[in-house]
Amino acid sequence: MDPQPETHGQPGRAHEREFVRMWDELEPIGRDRSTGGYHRYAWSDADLLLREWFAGEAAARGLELTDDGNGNQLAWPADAELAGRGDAVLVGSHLDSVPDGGAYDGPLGVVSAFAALDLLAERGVRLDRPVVVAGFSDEEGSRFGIACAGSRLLTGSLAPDAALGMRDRDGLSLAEVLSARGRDLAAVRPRPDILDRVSAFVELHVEQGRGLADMDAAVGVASAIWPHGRFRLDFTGEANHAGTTLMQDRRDPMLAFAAAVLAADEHAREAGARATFGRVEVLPGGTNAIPSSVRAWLDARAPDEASLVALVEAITLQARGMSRRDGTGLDVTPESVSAAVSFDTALRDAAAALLGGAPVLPTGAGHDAGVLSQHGVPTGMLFVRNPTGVSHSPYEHADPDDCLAGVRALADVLAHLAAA
Ligand code: HGY
Ligand code: MN
Ligand code: MN
Repeated sequence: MDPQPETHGQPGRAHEREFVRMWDELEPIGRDRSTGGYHRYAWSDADLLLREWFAGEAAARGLELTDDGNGNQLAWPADAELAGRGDAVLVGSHLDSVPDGGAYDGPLGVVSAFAALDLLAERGVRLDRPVVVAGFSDEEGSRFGIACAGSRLLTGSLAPDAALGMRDRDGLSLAEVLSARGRDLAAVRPRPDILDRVSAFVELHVEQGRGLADMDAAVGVASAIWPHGRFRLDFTGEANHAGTTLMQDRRDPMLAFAAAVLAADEHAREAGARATFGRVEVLPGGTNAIPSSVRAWLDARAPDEASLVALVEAITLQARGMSRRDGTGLDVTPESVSAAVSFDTALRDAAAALLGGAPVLPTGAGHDAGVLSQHGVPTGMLFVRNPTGVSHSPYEHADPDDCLAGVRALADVLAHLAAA
């Protein structure tokens, strides 16, 4: 496989040329040339460039850019009468990435939103409701740990104080980072005044699985998001000499961590769920020293909430068994937990019908669309085929023709939602 971005050739229609131009402009921002992956973390230099890019795209289309104070960018129609109607249709996604992420997760939805507006203009479609392009802040939570921080702040499901106190890997708090970027901390707060003006949200996203590829479909419609959560596990023990400490004398926290990793695999397989340890910090980190502590993050997802609770309990129980044997400690802290989401059924069915009976499928991946849906905003999602299903990796991919099919599908859905 080749992680290099696709060369799109020279498609003919204006929205197609715009898609290619936007994609090409985003391509170098935050890209690690050695891996081909992206490092686009909230409020990093790369993130600021992405925000500038978003502002430029809004300006180029005569849209009025606003920031909700939480870092979410919203591009409104300049026509004040239209924008003031109170039944806006939000469309967009996010531009940030996981560590060494792919090009498509997030940006495909934002680029497609702008390109869909271009296509609607090409078609001469009259939009009776304001269509607002959204770029949500810090969807991945790669820097501060909480997924969908921007949309959670907007909707009030994340308290400003809790958010401002989140710390990155260098120990910097979000408050410190925002201050250094010249942002107003008092503006970080829920915005019911904005949400009251929104009648629907639709997010297009690269599929993060092989569902559409297996069904031979370029575009699909989301039905639901599995409940999921991030849990921090702090294992504590006693540092000691690797060569001289008898095995029975050790208080090695790595062993309970190892038990947790194996338990995660075992119980997730049994339950048809998912459990992952993708991040671990070991102190003091010496090859010839027993660790004093191991901090690890469990990402757990399941088809229903009872299974998710049972999965995390089973993993914790098995890890505690090992920590009791070894006299080590274990604390489990949920960092962000998301309930199951069922997307608006009317929007889902209308989208599937508009797209000629497109497949309807659930996902185990979290999205800002899930947060807005939980808040009561009628919300839908479109997925674009991912031939390998690989995501959160430089090898994430979607074919150019499928991306353009996604733009057309999004335009169709927007035309439907924005009709009086
Ligand atoms: O982690 C997720 O589920 C998403 O891709 N943010
Ligand atoms: Mn993601
Ligand atoms: Mn995403």
